[in-house]
Amino acid sequence: FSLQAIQDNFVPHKKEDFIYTYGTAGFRSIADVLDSVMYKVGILATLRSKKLGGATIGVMITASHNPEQDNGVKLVDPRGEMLEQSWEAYATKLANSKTPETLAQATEEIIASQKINVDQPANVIYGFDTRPSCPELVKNLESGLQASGAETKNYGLLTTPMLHYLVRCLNTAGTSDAYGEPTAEGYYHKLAEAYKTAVKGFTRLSTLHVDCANGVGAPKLREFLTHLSEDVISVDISNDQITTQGALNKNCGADYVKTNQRAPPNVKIQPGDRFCSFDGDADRIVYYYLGSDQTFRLLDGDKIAGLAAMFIMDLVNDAGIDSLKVGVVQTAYANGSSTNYLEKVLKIPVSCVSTGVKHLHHEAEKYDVGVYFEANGHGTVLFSPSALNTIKTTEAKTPAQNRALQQLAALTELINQTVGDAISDMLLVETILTNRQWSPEEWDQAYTDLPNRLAKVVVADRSVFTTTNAERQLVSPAGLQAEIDAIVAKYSQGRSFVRASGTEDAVRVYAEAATRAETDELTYKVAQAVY
Ligand code: NG1
Ligand code: ZN
Repeated sequence: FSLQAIQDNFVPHKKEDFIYTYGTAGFRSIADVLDSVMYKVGILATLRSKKLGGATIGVMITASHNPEQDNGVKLVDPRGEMLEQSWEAYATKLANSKTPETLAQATEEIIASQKINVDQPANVIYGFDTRPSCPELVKNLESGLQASGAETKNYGLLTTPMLHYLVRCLNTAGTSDAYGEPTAEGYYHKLAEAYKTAVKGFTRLSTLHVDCANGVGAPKLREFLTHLSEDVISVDISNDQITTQGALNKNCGADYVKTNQRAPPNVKIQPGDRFCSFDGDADRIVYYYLGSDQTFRLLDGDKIAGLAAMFIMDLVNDAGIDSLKVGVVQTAYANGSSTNYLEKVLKIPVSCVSTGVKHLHHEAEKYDVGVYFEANGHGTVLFSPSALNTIKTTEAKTPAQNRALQQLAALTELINQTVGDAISDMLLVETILTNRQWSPEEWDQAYTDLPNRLAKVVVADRSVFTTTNAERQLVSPAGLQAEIDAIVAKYSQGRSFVRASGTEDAVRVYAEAATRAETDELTYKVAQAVY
């Protein structure tokens, strides 16, 4: 490890005045300004690995659902989780170092404050999505890794959740909680075997139509499907144009569908069929279908959480292990009807946390079985070590109990324990629908979403919008929350909140109410109050 090498290979900033922030989505921006950031991320990944005694750290290059000209980068901690929050400030500090000297200084500061022994080994793996800017950004990342002396492995084109899986596998290999074979093949095999077990004995459903957002999910889902025969699952893939310039996330994908509350224009949605959309890096998924009245119906992250929670509660009861505490974690963006369904109908505890997967993930770890989903379709289910142990060691007294325990065991393998995963979540939904022999309409019957609206207001300085109570109330600007409360009080089943986006330079306004007209009016009034 040599600070000299870090200085000698310095990659300069392309735009002098650009300020970088490591936020909920890592670094994310227009790809053109990211060369220098990639170099620094290489150094940071090395430091993080050295700090953790040479544990493998992951680096994923992607900008998820953002347009093709954007890109981004995120670090993955040893258990496949997001980078520990306290390190985000280091990332930001390194990224904004504009000269070799200031970078060396910032590096030294991290080493000193974290008491890092630089003689420790460093291991870093990385992967990237289909964006045209990836190859160049990978080169800059590699320079940073090399300059700081890490052992590296390039896993190539990957979905984000596959990289998280690989990191966890590498760090648990040979231990009692070994997570799986650290290869793409190992990932496919694990999911495919679990799915076969989970749907065994049930009639296969009709074909599922999957929109892959013209992203990395398309080739990866195809590879995965070679591990399952047509009589186990039938999938029709669309929007798989990963080499067509400008196609990524364009008028398709999970974010398009959730935001516009409509199917991608090029997806021919037929009554009776089942559809889902991945986002650009395949860590989000939403389902949808055409109702018998020909209207578009969205089954978003909230609906998936409700379905999963319902199924898991039933299995836990049938398995006779209802001492396990099952809970659901949502954000303020969850539809009020979904929260009501979980709390009043399923009688499951629900926690509300701030936006951002790391908050949901950590809260979900507090339950034995923690289901977490953002309304936009990012989520998963976490099983605690004691839940895994209970599922594994409980002795069944009846065939029904035995079957429930086996199903739960299959779910623990099927569901990605590191992060939201479109392929894994798709298999979870398909498992439940197959077990129940349900159509999407039947799934949708659990509750009816309140009409809702998400608006964006561009303000001079979004940092003045600070919140409390899991972002549901504003602390500043002074007086604004009282104004919003007064507006909301006029609408039946009205709810609205305002917060600064962590990923865009804007303030978001969310509103829901009993009717579409009331919702639109409420959104408008609150947005006006913000402006
Ligand atoms: P911001 O921009 O902070 O609202 C958005 C999404 C989050 C999450 C992050 C990270 C909404 C309302 N917000 O955050 O759910 O996915 O991006 O990508 O969808
Ligand atoms: Zn994504």
